Amino acid sequence: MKRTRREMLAVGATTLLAAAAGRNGLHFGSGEIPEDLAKWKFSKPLRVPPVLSPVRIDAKTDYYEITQKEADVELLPELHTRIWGYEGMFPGPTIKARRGRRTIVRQTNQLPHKTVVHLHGGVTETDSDGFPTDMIMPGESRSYVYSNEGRGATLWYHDHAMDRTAQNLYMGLAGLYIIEDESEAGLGLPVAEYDVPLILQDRSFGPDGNFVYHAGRGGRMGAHGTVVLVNGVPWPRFAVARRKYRFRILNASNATVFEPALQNGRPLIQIATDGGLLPMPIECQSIPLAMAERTDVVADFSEYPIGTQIVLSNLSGKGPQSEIMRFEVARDGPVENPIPQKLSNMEPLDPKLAARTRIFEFGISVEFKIPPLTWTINGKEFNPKASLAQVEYGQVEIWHLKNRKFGSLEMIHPVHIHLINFQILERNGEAPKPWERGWKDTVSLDNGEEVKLIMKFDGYRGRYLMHCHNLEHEDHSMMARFDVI
Ligand SMILES: [Cu+2]
Repeated sequence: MKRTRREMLAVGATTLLAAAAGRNGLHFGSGEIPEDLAKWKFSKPLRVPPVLSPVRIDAKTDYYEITQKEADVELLPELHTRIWGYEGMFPGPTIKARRGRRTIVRQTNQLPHKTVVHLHGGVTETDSDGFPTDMIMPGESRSYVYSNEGRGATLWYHDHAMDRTAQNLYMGLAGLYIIEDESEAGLGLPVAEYDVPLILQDRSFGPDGNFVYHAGRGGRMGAHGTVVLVNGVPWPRFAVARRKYRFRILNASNATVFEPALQNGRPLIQIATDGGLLPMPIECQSIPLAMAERTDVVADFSEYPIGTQIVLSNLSGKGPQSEIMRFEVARDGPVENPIPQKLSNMEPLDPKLAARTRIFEFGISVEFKIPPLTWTINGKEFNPKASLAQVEYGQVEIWHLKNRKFGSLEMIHPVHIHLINFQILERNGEAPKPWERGWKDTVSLDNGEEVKLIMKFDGYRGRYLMHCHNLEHEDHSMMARFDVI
Protein backbone atom coordinates (compact mmCIF):
# COMPACT_ATOMS: atom_id res chain seq x y z
CA MET A 1 0.00 0.00 0.00
CA LYS A 2 1.38 3.38 -1.00
CA ARG A 3 0.89 6.11 1.54
CA THR A 4 0.52 9.78 0.74
CA ARG A 5 3.05 12.21 2.24
CA ARG A 6 0.35 13.53 4.58
CA GLU A 7 -0.39 10.04 5.86
CA MET A 8 3.32 9.35 6.34
CA LEU A 9 3.64 12.53 8.38
CA ALA A 10 0.63 11.53 10.40
CA VAL A 11 2.10 8.10 11.10
CA GLY A 12 5.43 9.69 12.09
CA ALA A 13 3.71 12.08 14.45
CA THR A 14 1.69 9.21 15.88
CA THR A 15 4.81 7.19 16.64
CA LEU A 16 6.46 10.16 18.34
CA LEU A 17 3.38 10.94 20.37
CA ALA A 18 2.83 7.31 21.23
CA ALA A 19 6.39 7.19 22.54
CA ALA A 20 5.80 10.35 24.55
CA ALA A 21 2.52 9.01 25.84
CA GLY A 22 4.16 5.69 26.69
CA ARG A 23 6.19 7.38 29.42
CA ASN A 24 2.92 8.50 30.89
CA GLY A 25 1.58 4.97 30.70
CA LEU A 26 -1.01 5.82 28.07
CA HIS A 27 -1.05 5.04 24.38
CA PHE A 28 -2.67 7.77 22.41
CA GLY A 29 -2.00 8.34 18.74
CA SER A 30 -2.48 11.61 16.92
CA GLY A 31 -4.05 12.71 13.65
CA GLU A 32 -7.42 11.44 12.65
CA ILE A 33 -7.73 8.19 10.77
CA PRO A 34 -7.82 9.28 7.11
CA GLU A 35 -10.49 6.90 5.86
CA ASP A 36 -14.13 7.53 5.35
CA LEU A 37 -15.65 6.48 8.65
CA ALA A 38 -19.10 5.96 7.25
CA LYS A 39 -17.96 2.88 5.32
CA TRP A 40 -17.95 0.93 8.59
CA LYS A 41 -21.55 1.78 9.32
CA PHE A 42 -23.78 -1.20 10.03
CA SER A 43 -21.13 -3.67 8.82
CA LYS A 44 -20.13 -5.42 12.08
CA PRO A 45 -22.63 -7.31 14.24
CA LEU A 46 -23.38 -6.08 17.76
CA ARG A 47 -21.32 -7.78 20.42
CA VAL A 48 -22.63 -8.20 23.96
CA PRO A 49 -20.01 -8.07 26.72
CA PRO A 50 -19.67 -11.50 28.38
CA VAL A 51 -21.11 -12.00 31.86
CA LEU A 52 -18.33 -12.61 34.35
CA SER A 53 -18.50 -15.86 36.34
CA PRO A 54 -17.78 -15.77 40.06
CA VAL A 55 -14.62 -17.60 41.14
CA ARG A 56 -16.38 -18.72 44.31
CA ILE A 57 -19.79 -18.50 45.94
CA ASP A 58 -20.96 -19.07 49.49
CA ALA A 59 -24.24 -18.65 51.35
CA LYS A 60 -24.19 -14.84 51.24
CA THR A 61 -21.58 -13.75 48.72
CA ASP A 62 -20.44 -14.07 45.11
CA TYR A 63 -16.68 -13.54 44.70
CA TYR A 64 -15.21 -12.14 41.49
CA GLU A 65 -11.68 -11.45 40.31
CA ILE A 66 -10.84 -8.86 37.69
CA THR A 67 -7.43 -8.00 36.28
CA GLN A 68 -6.99 -4.53 34.82
CA LYS A 69 -4.60 -4.90 31.93
CA GLU A 70 -3.49 -3.65 28.55
CA ALA A 71 -4.62 -5.45 25.42
CA ASP A 72 -4.64 -4.96 21.69
CA VAL A 73 -8.18 -5.45 20.46
CA GLU A 74 -9.89 -5.15 17.10
CA LEU A 75 -12.43 -2.34 17.36
CA LEU A 76 -12.06 -1.12 13.77
CA PRO A 77 -11.85 -3.66 10.94
CA GLU A 78 -8.28 -4.91 10.40
CA LEU A 79 -6.73 -2.50 12.88
CA HIS A 80 -5.62 -3.03 16.45
CA THR A 81 -6.24 -0.62 19.27
CA ARG A 82 -4.26 -0.60 22.49
CA ILE A 83 -6.76 -0.45 25.35
CA TRP A 84 -6.78 -0.60 29.14
CA GLY A 85 -9.52 -3.00 30.06
CA TYR A 86 -11.07 -4.93 32.92
CA GLU A 87 -9.94 -8.45 31.97
CA GLY A 88 -8.38 -6.78 28.91
CA MET A 89 -11.82 -6.15 27.36
CA PHE A 90 -13.43 -3.04 25.86
CA PRO A 91 -15.89 -2.57 27.48
CA GLY A 92 -15.29 -4.80 30.50
CA PRO A 93 -17.25 -7.95 31.33
CA THR A 94 -20.71 -7.52 32.86
CA ILE A 95 -21.25 -8.40 36.49
CA LYS A 96 -24.73 -9.65 37.38
CA ALA A 97 -25.67 -9.34 41.02
CA ARG A 98 -28.83 -10.27 42.88
CA ARG A 99 -30.51 -7.72 45.10
CA GLY A 100 -29.69 -8.37 48.76
CA ARG A 101 -26.84 -10.75 47.94
CA ARG A 102 -23.34 -9.43 48.44
CA THR A 103 -20.57 -9.40 45.84
CA ILE A 104 -16.88 -8.98 46.51
CA VAL A 105 -14.77 -7.98 43.53
CA ARG A 106 -11.02 -8.32 43.86
CA GLN A 107 -9.41 -5.93 41.38
CA THR A 108 -5.77 -6.41 40.39
CA ASN A 109 -3.98 -3.55 38.68
CA GLN A 110 -1.54 -4.72 36.02
CA LEU A 111 -1.52 -1.32 34.35
CA PRO A 112 1.40 1.10 34.50
CA HIS A 113 -0.63 3.64 36.50
CA LYS A 114 -2.66 3.91 39.71
CA THR A 115 -6.35 3.10 39.40
CA VAL A 116 -9.51 3.28 41.52
CA VAL A 117 -12.84 1.48 40.96
CA HIS A 118 -16.24 3.04 41.64
CA LEU A 119 -19.57 1.24 41.34
CA HIS A 120 -21.76 3.94 39.83
CA GLY A 121 -25.26 3.82 41.33
CA GLY A 122 -24.31 1.47 44.15
CA VAL A 123 -25.21 1.87 47.83
CA THR A 124 -21.66 1.15 48.91
CA GLU A 125 -19.76 1.48 52.18
CA THR A 126 -17.21 4.26 52.11
CA ASP A 127 -14.06 2.06 51.94
CA SER A 128 -15.35 0.31 48.82
CA ASP A 129 -16.86 3.34 47.08
CA GLY A 130 -13.71 4.26 45.17
CA PHE A 131 -12.67 7.55 46.74
CA PRO A 132 -10.19 9.07 44.22
CA THR A 133 -7.24 8.91 46.59
CA ASP A 134 -7.88 5.25 47.59
CA MET A 135 -5.62 4.04 44.79
CA ILE A 136 -4.69 0.54 43.67
CA MET A 137 -0.99 0.84 42.90
CA PRO A 138 0.44 -0.99 39.85
CA GLY A 139 0.97 -4.64 40.72
CA GLU A 140 -1.37 -4.48 43.72
CA SER A 141 -4.94 -5.67 44.39
CA ARG A 142 -7.90 -4.37 46.32
CA SER A 143 -11.19 -6.02 47.19
CA TYR A 144 -14.41 -4.03 46.84
CA VAL A 145 -17.48 -5.11 48.82
CA TYR A 146 -20.89 -4.38 47.31
CA SER A 147 -24.00 -5.00 49.40
CA ASN A 148 -26.44 -4.71 46.44
CA GLU A 149 -29.10 -3.34 48.76
CA GLY A 150 -30.42 -0.88 46.20
CA ARG A 151 -33.22 -1.53 43.75
CA GLY A 152 -32.78 -3.71 40.70
CA ALA A 153 -31.07 -1.42 38.17
CA THR A 154 -28.47 -0.98 35.45
CA LEU A 155 -25.30 0.20 37.19
CA TRP A 156 -21.77 0.39 35.88
CA TYR A 157 -18.28 0.15 37.33
CA HIS A 158 -15.53 2.41 36.13
CA ASP A 159 -12.28 4.08 37.05
CA HIS A 160 -12.26 7.01 39.49
CA ALA A 161 -8.54 7.75 39.97
CA MET A 162 -7.57 11.23 41.13
CA ASP A 163 -6.85 13.52 38.16
CA ARG A 164 -6.81 10.56 35.75
CA THR A 165 -10.38 9.33 35.46
CA ALA A 166 -10.92 10.83 32.00
CA GLN A 167 -7.90 9.20 30.41
CA ASN A 168 -8.40 5.89 32.21
CA LEU A 169 -11.99 5.63 30.98
CA TYR A 170 -11.10 6.75 27.48
CA MET A 171 -8.62 3.86 27.38
CA GLY A 172 -11.43 1.49 28.35
CA LEU A 173 -11.88 1.09 32.11
CA ALA A 174 -15.68 0.73 32.23
CA GLY A 175 -18.14 -2.17 32.42
CA LEU A 176 -21.76 -2.89 33.28
CA TYR A 177 -23.04 -4.08 36.65
CA ILE A 178 -26.64 -5.21 36.66
CA ILE A 179 -28.59 -5.75 39.89
CA GLU A 180 -31.37 -8.24 39.29
CA ASP A 181 -34.43 -7.97 41.49
CA GLU A 182 -36.84 -10.86 42.04
CA SER A 183 -39.77 -8.42 41.98
CA GLU A 184 -39.14 -7.97 38.23
CA ALA A 185 -39.63 -11.65 37.49
CA GLY A 186 -43.42 -11.57 37.29
CA LEU A 187 -43.61 -8.61 34.92
CA GLY A 188 -43.01 -10.48 31.70
CA LEU A 189 -40.26 -8.11 30.57
CA PRO A 190 -37.82 -9.50 27.98
CA VAL A 191 -35.06 -11.60 29.57
CA ALA A 192 -31.91 -13.53 28.64
CA GLU A 193 -30.82 -12.82 25.05
CA TYR A 194 -33.70 -10.37 24.66
CA ASP A 195 -32.35 -8.21 27.51
CA VAL A 196 -29.49 -6.43 25.76
CA PRO A 197 -27.07 -3.77 27.06
CA LEU A 198 -26.11 -0.94 24.72
CA ILE A 199 -23.05 0.90 26.02
CA LEU A 200 -22.66 4.11 23.99
CA GLN A 201 -19.22 5.66 23.60
CA ASP A 202 -17.38 7.79 21.09
CA ARG A 203 -13.69 7.59 20.26
CA SER A 204 -11.27 9.07 17.76
CA PHE A 205 -8.66 6.86 16.16
CA GLY A 206 -5.26 7.46 14.59
CA PRO A 207 -4.12 5.80 11.34
CA ASP A 208 -2.42 3.03 13.36
CA GLY A 209 -5.73 2.14 15.03
CA ASN A 210 -4.85 3.61 18.42
CA PHE A 211 -7.11 6.03 20.23
CA VAL A 212 -6.58 9.74 19.72
CA TYR A 213 -7.39 11.85 22.75
CA HIS A 214 -8.25 15.54 22.38
CA ALA A 215 -9.92 17.18 25.35
CA GLY A 216 -9.92 20.82 24.25
CA ARG A 217 -8.36 23.82 25.98
CA GLY A 218 -5.86 22.66 28.59
CA GLY A 219 -7.36 19.17 28.40
CA ARG A 220 -10.29 20.55 30.38
CA MET A 221 -13.24 20.85 28.03
CA GLY A 222 -14.11 17.21 27.32
CA ALA A 223 -12.96 14.50 24.90
CA HIS A 224 -15.19 13.78 21.92
CA GLY A 225 -14.74 11.13 19.24
CA THR A 226 -15.59 10.71 15.58
CA VAL A 227 -16.60 7.04 15.78
CA VAL A 228 -19.75 5.94 17.64
CA LEU A 229 -19.18 2.62 19.44
CA VAL A 230 -21.88 0.39 20.90
CA ASN A 231 -20.41 -2.24 23.23
CA GLY A 232 -17.09 -1.49 21.53
CA VAL A 233 -18.38 -2.06 17.98
CA PRO A 234 -18.51 0.90 15.54
CA TRP A 235 -22.11 1.57 14.40
CA PRO A 236 -23.11 -2.10 14.70
CA ARG A 237 -26.00 -3.94 13.10
CA PHE A 238 -28.16 -6.16 15.25
CA ALA A 239 -30.34 -8.95 13.85
CA VAL A 240 -33.54 -9.12 15.91
CA ALA A 241 -36.58 -11.39 16.10
CA ARG A 242 -40.14 -10.12 15.63
CA ARG A 243 -40.71 -9.65 19.36
CA LYS A 244 -39.98 -7.30 22.27
CA TYR A 245 -36.46 -6.46 23.44
CA ARG A 246 -35.27 -4.69 26.56
CA PHE A 247 -32.32 -2.40 25.89
CA ARG A 248 -30.29 -1.11 28.83
CA ILE A 249 -28.66 1.99 27.41
CA LEU A 250 -25.66 3.57 29.16
CA ASN A 251 -23.86 6.67 28.01
CA ALA A 252 -20.26 5.81 28.98
CA SER A 253 -18.63 8.55 26.92
CA ASN A 254 -16.29 11.12 28.44
CA ALA A 255 -18.10 14.26 27.36
CA THR A 256 -20.67 13.54 24.65
CA VAL A 257 -24.44 13.63 25.07
CA PHE A 258 -26.42 11.04 23.09
CA GLU A 259 -30.12 11.28 22.31
CA PRO A 260 -31.39 7.93 21.00
CA ALA A 261 -34.53 7.84 18.85
CA LEU A 262 -35.95 5.41 16.28
CA GLN A 263 -35.40 6.87 12.82
CA ASN A 264 -38.81 5.61 11.65
CA GLY A 265 -40.54 7.96 14.09
CA ARG A 266 -41.94 5.24 16.38
CA PRO A 267 -41.61 6.01 20.10
CA LEU A 268 -39.26 4.33 22.56
CA ILE A 269 -41.04 2.79 25.52
CA GLN A 270 -39.02 3.86 28.56
CA ILE A 271 -39.28 1.49 31.53
CA ALA A 272 -36.36 2.49 33.78
CA THR A 273 -34.02 5.32 34.75
CA ASP A 274 -30.62 5.17 36.52
CA GLY A 275 -32.18 3.73 39.69
CA GLY A 276 -34.38 1.02 38.14
CA LEU A 277 -37.95 0.54 36.98
CA LEU A 278 -40.37 3.44 36.62
CA PRO A 279 -43.82 3.16 38.22
CA MET A 280 -45.25 2.76 34.71
CA PRO A 281 -43.89 2.66 31.17
CA ILE A 282 -43.88 5.91 29.21
CA GLU A 283 -43.59 6.67 25.51
CA CYS A 284 -40.80 9.02 24.43
CA GLN A 285 -39.92 10.14 20.91
CA SER A 286 -36.31 10.39 22.07
CA ILE A 287 -34.42 10.19 25.38
CA PRO A 288 -31.50 12.57 25.96
CA LEU A 289 -28.78 10.72 27.81
CA ALA A 290 -25.97 12.77 29.32
CA MET A 291 -22.72 11.18 30.41
CA ALA A 292 -23.23 8.35 32.97
CA GLU A 293 -27.03 8.39 32.68
CA ARG A 294 -28.86 5.13 31.95
CA THR A 295 -32.27 4.41 30.54
CA ASP A 296 -33.96 1.07 29.90
CA VAL A 297 -36.36 0.95 26.96
CA VAL A 298 -38.52 -1.72 25.37
CA ALA A 299 -38.61 -1.87 21.58
CA ASP A 300 -41.24 -4.08 19.92
CA PHE A 301 -40.18 -5.46 16.54
CA SER A 302 -43.26 -7.67 16.11
CA GLU A 303 -44.99 -4.99 14.06
CA TYR A 304 -42.37 -5.07 11.26
CA PRO A 305 -42.04 -7.57 8.41
CA ILE A 306 -38.86 -9.64 8.18
CA GLY A 307 -36.22 -7.67 6.29
CA THR A 308 -37.13 -4.29 7.84
CA GLN A 309 -34.17 -2.14 8.84
CA ILE A 310 -34.56 0.43 11.63
CA VAL A 311 -31.79 2.84 12.47
CA LEU A 312 -31.30 4.02 16.05
CA SER A 313 -30.56 7.71 15.53
CA ASN A 314 -28.70 10.13 17.76
CA LEU A 315 -30.59 13.42 17.69
CA SER A 316 -27.75 15.24 19.43
CA GLY A 317 -25.11 14.16 16.87
CA LYS A 318 -24.17 15.58 13.48
CA GLY A 319 -22.92 13.80 10.35
CA PRO A 320 -21.76 10.23 11.05
CA GLN A 321 -22.49 10.73 14.76
CA SER A 322 -26.19 11.28 14.03
CA GLU A 323 -26.64 7.50 13.87
CA ILE A 324 -25.87 4.87 16.53
CA MET A 325 -26.70 1.40 15.16
CA ARG A 326 -29.19 -0.48 12.97
CA PHE A 327 -31.74 -3.13 13.92
CA GLU A 328 -32.47 -5.71 11.21
CA VAL A 329 -35.66 -7.76 11.61
CA ALA A 330 -34.41 -11.24 10.74
CA ARG A 331 -36.80 -13.89 12.08
CA ASP A 332 -40.20 -14.58 13.62
CA GLY A 333 -40.82 -14.30 17.34
CA PRO A 334 -43.41 -15.51 19.85
CA VAL A 335 -46.79 -13.88 20.49
CA GLU A 336 -46.33 -11.86 23.66
CA ASN A 337 -48.34 -10.01 26.30
CA PRO A 338 -48.17 -6.22 26.41
CA ILE A 339 -45.84 -4.51 28.89
CA PRO A 340 -47.70 -4.23 32.22
CA GLN A 341 -48.95 -0.77 33.10
CA LYS A 342 -47.60 -1.07 36.64
CA LEU A 343 -43.88 -1.77 36.82
CA SER A 344 -42.80 -0.84 40.34
CA ASN A 345 -43.61 1.00 43.54
CA MET A 346 -42.02 4.39 43.70
CA GLU A 347 -43.06 6.49 46.67
CA PRO A 348 -42.49 10.17 46.00
CA LEU A 349 -40.30 11.76 48.69
CA ASP A 350 -42.28 14.54 50.35
CA PRO A 351 -40.47 17.93 50.33
CA LYS A 352 -42.07 18.63 53.73
CA LEU A 353 -39.82 15.91 55.18
CA ALA A 354 -36.66 17.75 54.13
CA ALA A 355 -34.61 18.94 57.10
CA ARG A 356 -32.76 21.49 54.97
CA THR A 357 -31.96 22.77 51.51
CA ARG A 358 -28.39 23.17 50.29
CA ILE A 359 -27.34 25.14 47.22
CA PHE A 360 -24.47 24.00 45.01
CA GLU A 361 -23.31 26.16 42.13
CA PHE A 362 -21.41 24.53 39.27
CA GLY A 363 -19.20 27.18 37.77
CA ILE A 364 -15.89 28.14 36.30
CA SER A 365 -12.96 30.06 37.63
CA VAL A 366 -10.89 31.94 35.06
CA GLU A 367 -7.67 33.53 36.20
CA PHE A 368 -4.48 34.96 34.74
CA LYS A 369 -2.45 31.89 35.51
CA ILE A 370 -1.53 28.56 33.98
CA PRO A 371 -3.85 26.76 33.59
CA PRO A 372 -6.27 29.64 33.13
CA LEU A 373 -9.45 27.71 33.77
CA THR A 374 -10.82 25.39 36.44
CA TRP A 375 -14.26 23.98 37.03
CA THR A 376 -15.60 24.57 40.51
CA ILE A 377 -18.45 23.77 42.91
CA ASN A 378 -19.47 26.73 45.07
CA GLY A 379 -16.32 28.45 43.82
CA LYS A 380 -14.04 25.70 45.14
CA GLU A 381 -11.77 23.17 43.46
CA PHE A 382 -11.90 19.60 44.74
CA ASN A 383 -10.01 19.02 47.96
CA PRO A 384 -10.21 15.40 49.14
CA LYS A 385 -9.55 16.54 52.72
CA ALA A 386 -12.31 19.16 52.88
CA SER A 387 -16.00 18.32 53.10
CA LEU A 388 -18.55 20.67 51.53
CA ALA A 389 -21.49 19.21 53.45
CA GLN A 390 -21.94 17.30 56.71
CA VAL A 391 -25.18 15.39 56.36
CA GLU A 392 -26.87 13.58 59.22
CA TYR A 393 -27.51 9.89 58.64
CA GLY A 394 -31.15 9.18 57.82
CA GLN A 395 -31.92 12.82 56.99
CA VAL A 396 -33.97 13.92 53.98
CA GLU A 397 -32.55 16.96 52.19
CA ILE A 398 -33.20 19.04 49.12
CA TRP A 399 -30.16 19.86 47.03
CA HIS A 400 -30.58 22.80 44.70
CA LEU A 401 -28.02 22.52 41.90
CA LYS A 402 -27.30 25.44 39.60
CA ASN A 403 -25.21 25.54 36.46
CA ARG A 404 -23.90 29.11 36.52
CA LYS A 405 -24.33 30.57 33.06
CA PHE A 406 -21.06 31.51 31.43
CA GLY A 407 -21.70 33.24 28.10
CA SER A 408 -22.29 30.89 25.23
CA LEU A 409 -19.69 28.36 26.42
CA GLU A 410 -21.05 24.84 26.08
CA MET A 411 -21.19 23.76 29.70
CA ILE A 412 -23.36 20.74 30.23
CA HIS A 413 -22.64 19.37 33.68
CA PRO A 414 -24.19 15.96 34.39
CA VAL A 415 -24.00 15.87 38.18
CA HIS A 416 -23.57 12.51 39.88
CA ILE A 417 -24.11 11.97 43.61
CA HIS A 418 -22.59 8.86 45.17
CA LEU A 419 -24.32 6.60 47.75
CA ILE A 420 -27.93 7.71 47.28
CA ASN A 421 -30.64 7.87 44.63
CA PHE A 422 -32.64 11.05 44.31
CA GLN A 423 -35.89 12.23 42.77
CA ILE A 424 -36.02 15.40 40.69
CA LEU A 425 -38.55 17.84 42.15
CA GLU A 426 -38.09 20.68 39.68
CA ARG A 427 -36.15 21.63 36.59
CA ASN A 428 -35.96 25.40 36.05
CA GLY A 429 -38.97 25.88 38.33
CA GLU A 430 -41.09 23.40 36.38
CA ALA A 431 -41.82 19.68 36.53
CA PRO A 432 -38.91 17.42 35.53
CA LYS A 433 -38.76 16.14 31.93
CA PRO A 434 -40.86 13.03 31.20
CA TRP A 435 -37.78 10.76 30.89
CA GLU A 436 -36.28 11.77 34.27
CA ARG A 437 -39.20 11.02 36.58
CA GLY A 438 -37.77 7.87 38.15
CA TRP A 439 -34.99 7.25 40.68
CA LYS A 440 -31.80 8.92 39.47
CA ASP A 441 -28.16 9.21 40.49
CA THR A 442 -27.08 11.58 37.70
CA VAL A 443 -28.88 14.71 36.50
CA SER A 444 -27.91 16.75 33.47
CA LEU A 445 -27.62 20.54 33.83
CA ASP A 446 -27.33 22.54 30.66
CA ASN A 447 -25.79 26.02 30.59
CA GLY A 448 -27.76 28.20 33.02
CA GLU A 449 -30.13 25.45 34.19
CA GLU A 450 -31.06 24.59 37.77
CA VAL A 451 -32.71 21.59 39.41
CA LYS A 452 -34.04 20.74 42.86
CA LEU A 453 -33.40 17.18 44.01
CA ILE A 454 -34.74 15.36 47.05
CA MET A 455 -32.92 12.45 48.68
CA LYS A 456 -32.60 10.49 51.89
CA PHE A 457 -29.11 9.86 53.23
CA ASP A 458 -29.20 6.31 54.45
CA GLY A 459 -27.18 3.25 53.63
CA TYR A 460 -23.79 4.10 55.15
CA ARG A 461 -21.88 6.77 57.01
CA GLY A 462 -18.59 8.14 55.75
CA ARG A 463 -17.06 10.30 53.03
CA TYR A 464 -18.67 10.37 49.61
CA LEU A 465 -18.61 12.45 46.45
CA MET A 466 -20.66 14.64 44.20
CA HIS A 467 -19.12 15.58 40.87
CA CYS A 468 -19.63 16.49 37.26
CA HIS A 469 -19.57 13.44 34.97
CA ASN A 470 -17.96 15.28 32.10
CA LEU A 471 -14.78 13.41 33.00
CA GLU A 472 -12.44 16.24 32.02
CA HIS A 473 -14.45 18.61 34.23
CA GLU A 474 -14.28 16.07 37.05
CA ASP A 475 -10.49 15.73 36.76
CA HIS A 476 -10.11 19.51 36.62
CA SER A 477 -11.72 19.84 39.92
CA MET A 478 -15.50 19.88 39.58
CA MET A 479 -15.91 17.48 42.47
CA ALA A 480 -16.94 17.87 46.10
CA ARG A 481 -16.71 15.63 49.13
CA PHE A 482 -19.66 15.29 51.47
CA ASP A 483 -19.79 13.33 54.71
CA VAL A 484 -22.68 11.33 56.13
CA ILE A 485 -22.27 11.51 59.92
CU1 LIG B 1 -19.11 19.63 33.94
